[in-house]
Amino acid sequence: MWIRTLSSIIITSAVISAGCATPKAVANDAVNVTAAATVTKVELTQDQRFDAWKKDFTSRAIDRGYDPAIVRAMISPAKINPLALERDKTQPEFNSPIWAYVDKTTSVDRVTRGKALLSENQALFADIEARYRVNPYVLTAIWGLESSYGRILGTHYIIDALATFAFEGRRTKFGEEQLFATLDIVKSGKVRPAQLVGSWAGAMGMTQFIPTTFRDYAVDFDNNGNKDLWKSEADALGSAAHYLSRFGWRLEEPIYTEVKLAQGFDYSIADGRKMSVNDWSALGVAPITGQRWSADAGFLEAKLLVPAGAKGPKFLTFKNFDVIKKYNNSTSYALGIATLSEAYRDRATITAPWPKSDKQVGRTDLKAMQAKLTALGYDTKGADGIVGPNTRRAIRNWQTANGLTADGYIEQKLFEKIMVSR
Ligand SMILES: [Ca+2]
Repeated sequence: MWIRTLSSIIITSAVISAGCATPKAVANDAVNVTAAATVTKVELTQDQRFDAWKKDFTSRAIDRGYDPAIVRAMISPAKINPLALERDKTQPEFNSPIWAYVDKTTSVDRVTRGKALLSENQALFADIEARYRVNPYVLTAIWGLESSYGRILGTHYIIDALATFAFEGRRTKFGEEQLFATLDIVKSGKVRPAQLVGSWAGAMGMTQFIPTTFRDYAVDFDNNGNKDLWKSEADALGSAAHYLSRFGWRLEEPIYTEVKLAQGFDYSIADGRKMSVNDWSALGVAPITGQRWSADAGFLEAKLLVPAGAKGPKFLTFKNFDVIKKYNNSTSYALGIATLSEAYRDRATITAPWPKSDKQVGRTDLKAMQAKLTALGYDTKGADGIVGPNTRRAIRNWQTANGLTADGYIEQKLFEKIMVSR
């Protein structure tokens, strides 16, 4: 069925193309005639290719055992989402610096609105905490950052957005996986297809769950038969709590503590390793407030986070910080959620200044730097323009070899030094 359809499309297009090309070739010189004659590759239009993809996906979904009527009803009307197509093709050259993100997170408006919602929903938060052992503050922070407390839910029909990804481009595998998850969600009977509205990237509801997350973690907390992450605060916040709980949230533990480091501290150990607070303390890591670590805190496992280098704020992060990164694998995001959940309680968020005069290094330059470091013998394991653990390690090793503080933090000045080194 699929093969016959595809070949008929190709034949039709070939006839159309030949029909268009011939008059032009005749009107022009012999070179063009030859060129036209040797064209054998036939270009389908985007709509033709998308239709072919829909037929193929539909038949594979039916092969997997999904109800043909549901699959056809959902996939046949799908349209290419131009924004998803555009965003899939472009990658930003610059990411905003962590301080821009974190400062924006704790805006007065967001903190004020969050406090009001915490107070209005006390009974619900108590029920959620009793069931999942997750505190109201982190849930409210997620609610605030993901959807501005339910005010911005996205207006895209997610089948269109996900089909656009699955069809072609960088995210075909992601798009397919999410479409299958969407079929699972509808099959469960707990969500109506018309509810499937979200962001251009396929994230839904007040918690912006992508379909796989929705399928695996969304709950019907108010028990009305519908997992309504769009309109039911109980379902949305209950689902976020369920998710955090499943990834190991610890009710009694903090997310992070801002710290100061002893003079001459060896930054090379801020490499993601886990140690007890007692061990960090012995190496000269102390709360920035000048207080001592409590006896209970001493046994917690923590990582040292130095996201903007030796000149910027430093943190010990606990298990809960990693749990937040399971929600969104970004240090900026996790720090944003962490500081926002403190701000609701009028606690100090981050006191040390960020190095805001530092210039960010763009993706193209980062790729060049990765190639340079690797050539110098500091292997970054590829040059993708993203500063991950391997690149940080390479930067640290280069810094150590060159008598600099090994904080693994890259900004324009250090980039320039690396690029001229030999
Ligand atoms: Ca419900």
